Amino acid sequence: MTDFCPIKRIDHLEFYVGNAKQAALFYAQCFGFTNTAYRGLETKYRETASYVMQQGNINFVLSSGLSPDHPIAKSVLKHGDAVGIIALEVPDVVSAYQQTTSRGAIGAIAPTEEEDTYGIFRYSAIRGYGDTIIKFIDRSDYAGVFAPSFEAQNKAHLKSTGLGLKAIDHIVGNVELGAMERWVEFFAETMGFNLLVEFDDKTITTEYSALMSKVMQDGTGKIKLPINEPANGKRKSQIEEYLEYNYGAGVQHIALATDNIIATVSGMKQTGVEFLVPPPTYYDNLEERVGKIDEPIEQLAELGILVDRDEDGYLLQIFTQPVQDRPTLFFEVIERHGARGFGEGNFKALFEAIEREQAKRGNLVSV
Ligand code: TYF
Ligand code: FE
Repeated sequence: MTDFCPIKRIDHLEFYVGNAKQAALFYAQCFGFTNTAYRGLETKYRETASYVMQQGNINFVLSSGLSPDHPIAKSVLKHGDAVGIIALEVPDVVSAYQQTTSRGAIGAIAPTEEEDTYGIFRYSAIRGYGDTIIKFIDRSDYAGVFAPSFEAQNKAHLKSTGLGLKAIDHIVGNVELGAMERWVEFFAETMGFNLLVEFDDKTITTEYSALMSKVMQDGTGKIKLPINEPANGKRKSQIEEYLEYNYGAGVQHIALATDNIIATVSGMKQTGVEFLVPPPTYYDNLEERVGKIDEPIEQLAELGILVDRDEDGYLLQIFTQPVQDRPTLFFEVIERHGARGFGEGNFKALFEAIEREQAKRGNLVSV
């Protein structure tokens, strides 16, 4: 079957935040991003302030509304700082919009062209889970620094030599109990994605809670969007905690790939990024569980990096604490050595670590 909604790549993620100026400093100093472009009052744009942060093939846009009634300000009031837009580069934004909306997607922005001295910038958008927007972008006739009204920026304090983060590996969404099938169908039927793998509440369970996860991927396998739904357990699950504080569905974690997780995580830790840690016993008999790996286990143990193996190879992964006051969005850093899974072997240890944090927040309560 031909791909009716071909996607070239993840163009960027746009974060709606309360104070983009300060968030830019966080992503530069703590995550190794460099601010390459800016749009705001100084570029004659009066609605919002946006900072484009780049590292490797990853582009984050940090945006704040400049008035209380701007949709970004309203989003921040409801969700706190959160991912507002998943932007995908496509060959044709008109076709992407028509193909998806004719199959049931709800339109958010009809196909639009913006022209400036750098060319024509084309985009359209549909609604994703929660208040998340899925935006289609065509920059094939556009040579500007990012998009119209953006200007190149290179401020020393927003510049970084980088921490080795190179690409977005996957973007995970949490949806409400009972909503999983609808969103699996949305990605399958309106966008032509397929189900790569699923984890049921038997695989993903601790003593207290459970969840279900289905991984959707695009036709080429470049874009992986897992979806989590809470499952019944004795205590409030991490997914329910997220849904409660995010006031609905949304992006739960963004996995960023590196070729040297030890260097990347060491650098992030030095600047104060906090990570979830497994119990020290996790590293006992690690080699018996996952076989020979290239990295020294003592160094992995020191940093709290997890290891998993599947039939294609192994992977190293670690998870940050939530990156805002609400227990909502967090990041994963991942280094793949052939493995194509998501660290199934670590789910139990990881979810128990998350539950220890939930308990500190007073949110590991009986349901
Ligand atoms: O993306 C994944 O599937 C892994 C594991 O709430 C995971 O990173 C799954 C669910 C979750 C946290 C991590
Ligand atoms: Fe993940």
